Amino acid sequence: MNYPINYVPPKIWKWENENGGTFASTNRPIAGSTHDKTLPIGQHPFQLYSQGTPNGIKVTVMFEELLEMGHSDAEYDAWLISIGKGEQFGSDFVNINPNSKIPALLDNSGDEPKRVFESGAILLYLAEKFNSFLPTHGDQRTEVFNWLFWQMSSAPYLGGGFGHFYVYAPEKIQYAIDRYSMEVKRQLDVLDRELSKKEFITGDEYSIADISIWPWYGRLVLGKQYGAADFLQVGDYHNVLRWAKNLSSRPAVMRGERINRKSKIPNQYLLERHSKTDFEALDFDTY
Ligand SMILES: N[C@@H](CCC(=O)N[C@@H](CS)C(=O)NCC(=O)O)C(=O)O
Repeated sequence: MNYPINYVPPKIWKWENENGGTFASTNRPIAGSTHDKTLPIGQHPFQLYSQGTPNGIKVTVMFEELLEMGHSDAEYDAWLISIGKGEQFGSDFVNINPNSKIPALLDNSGDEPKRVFESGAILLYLAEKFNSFLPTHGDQRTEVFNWLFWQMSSAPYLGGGFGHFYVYAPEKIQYAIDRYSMEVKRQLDVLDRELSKKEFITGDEYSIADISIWPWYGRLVLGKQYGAADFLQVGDYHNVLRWAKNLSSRPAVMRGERINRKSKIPNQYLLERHSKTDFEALDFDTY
């Protein structure tokens, strides 16, 4: 598709199907389901419907951390929702998340199934339910909220802004790439200054704030996101790198990062996760 150079927006915007770019076939200006689809339900209390994108990884890392801590009632089934195929618009999925985005969670541990959507809300829900990775009161709790909400509002500049225009858009538009590179570098500098003073983003304790930030900014500086490590000169952010590497060595992070993804190299990722023994099939040296 060719775009006019000097585009003047018309009086009324119209939906031009297939307007180019990686997500052209799934992007729509209307909400709701596009097809009937019953979702599978496994044997565990928690049913996660997701894909191993950064927002998905937050939740699988959280579950793996809870299990690592000994919360055996945090067992979960993680089912793949392939967003490239439009599975987020299936009827059952939309009933769990009317916003049609992964991750979406069903908690079947009570009398009635409870739906939880938005990755930040899922992290908070699980942290409160298991009384873990979130201080129960005081300044440290406020600080975790500060950084959790910082992440939720900042990452769309990294994903929907920088990542979209640097990798996925049908044309490389310098204005857009400059704008979002500037913002992402500023965000990395925010994190770097904070992490120069403390081990984790809120202080001495690992929390859901770290769990939410690492899949985006941690993986970015480790060269695992958008192939943009050189372009953004991520090596300049020494404290972010130190923190990112530290988190990468956590067994729960190593497992959580490999769920609901397709393996390019055999045994690299799990399409679905139903048991801790599923990881035995993976080769942890190839990624
Ligand atoms: N604020 C949401 C964002 C979720 C989100 O953007 N998910 C993306 C994948 S990372 C998605 O499902 N995209 C599919 C689509 O936009 O149709 C959250 O954090 O849960």
